[in-house]
Amino acid sequence: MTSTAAATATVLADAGITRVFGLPGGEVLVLMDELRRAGVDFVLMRHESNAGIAAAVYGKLLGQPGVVLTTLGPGAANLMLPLCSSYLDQEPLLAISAQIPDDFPASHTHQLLPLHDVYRPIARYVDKITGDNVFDVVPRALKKCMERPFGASYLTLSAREALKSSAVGDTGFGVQGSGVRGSGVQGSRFRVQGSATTEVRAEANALATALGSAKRPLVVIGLSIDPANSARMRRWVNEWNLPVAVTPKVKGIVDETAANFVGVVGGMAADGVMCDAIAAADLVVGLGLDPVEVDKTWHADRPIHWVLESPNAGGVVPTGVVLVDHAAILDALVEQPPPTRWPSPFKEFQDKRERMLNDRTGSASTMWPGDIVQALASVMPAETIVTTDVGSHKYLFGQYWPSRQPETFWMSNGLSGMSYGLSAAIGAKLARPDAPVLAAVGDGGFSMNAQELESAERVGAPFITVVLEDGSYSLIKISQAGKKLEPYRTDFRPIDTVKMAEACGVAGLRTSNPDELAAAAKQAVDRRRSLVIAVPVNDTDYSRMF
Ligand SMILES: Cc1ncc(C[n+]2csc(CCOP(=O)(O)OP(=O)(O)O)c2C)c(N)n1
Repeated sequence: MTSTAAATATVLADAGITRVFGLPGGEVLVLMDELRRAGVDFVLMRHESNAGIAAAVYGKLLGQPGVVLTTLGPGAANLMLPLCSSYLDQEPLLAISAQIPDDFPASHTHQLLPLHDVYRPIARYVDKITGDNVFDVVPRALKKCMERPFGASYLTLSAREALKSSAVGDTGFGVQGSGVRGSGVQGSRFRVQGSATTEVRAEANALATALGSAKRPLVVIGLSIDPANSARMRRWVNEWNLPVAVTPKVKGIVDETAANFVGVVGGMAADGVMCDAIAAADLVVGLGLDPVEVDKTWHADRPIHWVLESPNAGGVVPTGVVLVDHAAILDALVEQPPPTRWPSPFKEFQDKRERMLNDRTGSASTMWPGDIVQALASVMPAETIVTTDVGSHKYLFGQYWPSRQPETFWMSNGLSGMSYGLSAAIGAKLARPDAPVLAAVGDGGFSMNAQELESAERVGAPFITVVLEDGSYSLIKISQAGKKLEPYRTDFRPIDTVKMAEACGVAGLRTSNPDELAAAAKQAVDRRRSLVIAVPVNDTDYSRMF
């Protein structure tokens, strides 16, 4: 006999899932044990929310759903943030939690929540695993996460049902073809392979014609582009020498040190400059652009030539847009010569953006935020994966970190939920053990989940954390000032970052010297060790860059 828990574990293992992230309760111990028997490692974290974030980043990097497992009631309730993040940030996440068995008496309300109802609006697929349906429901849930736009599935399995025998036994179920089985990076992108059909050629020609009559076109690449298209994308924008901008979540899809790179749109630092650049463009091409990342309304106020392959987050398709395979249209475009030349039409905006990075103020005790980015970028290799938390530091790194390779920059920019940075770093490091990982976080976000430094050490995921210390929720403080409000309850007293790191078993240091920062980061990379570097910053410096 195969129990439902064992069948669930087998389905996950057969689908290529080798790690499940989570924090247990008594009701999931049987499933955890079956996962262990099936060769699926349980990555124990310190908060379910963090486990969900780490899982989603891990999964997306491997081209498969991330899987998070929690107990019922409170553990399941703590899944709200990662499930919302998965929904808005297009990250594939299968969440499984326990639930009170259906046949408990109605008077048993302890820890009973209407979990399916809670998560149905944001999850792609919600269901209850039973012995009868396990071989159907679990593969379907995995598959649903990977339909573009990527999103979340949520399943419950009661401790009682986990022990019952599964109807189909261990005969397998054939998820092959669903794109889930053996889902390493290869062939796991779930893209419809397109060819240059008549429709694709028509769309390519329409775009080439529009570009041909534009003097100042701007290609804006967004979250819905598959990173597997990076090489095609680079070929097209480079051969045509097209001005190109990206949203934060696809940083690195093109080389941000190239001359035709204009900047990052979507509410980061220097956003005024970027919004002016968009306003000055006579054609904006939204290539995989998902407005979920844009906190202003320019995407609705001005015409955009959309080139979308799939609906945006939440299943939205702009009115009248024909979905077209990105690979096919990029191939069709690059076959043609550029319809005209655009000699650096955004130079004034590129120069202004650059000046804001270097317009430093002097203070011996703090570091100019721009110098933090530049010091780190001078020593970290191009393949470094950078994660950020949410706050002013995210705006800084989102605009100015010079991403050079695809999938090397991770932030929450659809949901924009604090506590993303450290958890994303753990997921990224486990998925790409050979790449250096750097988490840039604020002192507010760091204090939300610094305990995950212990998780990272324990599970063998060393990374560098840079904590930008300003003693405040500075982005909110800046917002108060912008609304002409008094600074009120947005400052906090320091918690010693270095001691917190050391308490979690990680070395820490504090510096306000850019050379020392660069040297410390380089040493940690060379030694493949975790390190927490606290860098004092002045919160008013940020506002000079926004
Ligand atoms: C979970 C969550 N709570 C609150 C917010 C609102 N919020 C956005 S940025 C921010 C301040 C973050 O402070 P810190 O981590 O110190 O970063 P800083 O802004 O100082 O760089 C807050 C409270 C949020 N985005 N997510």
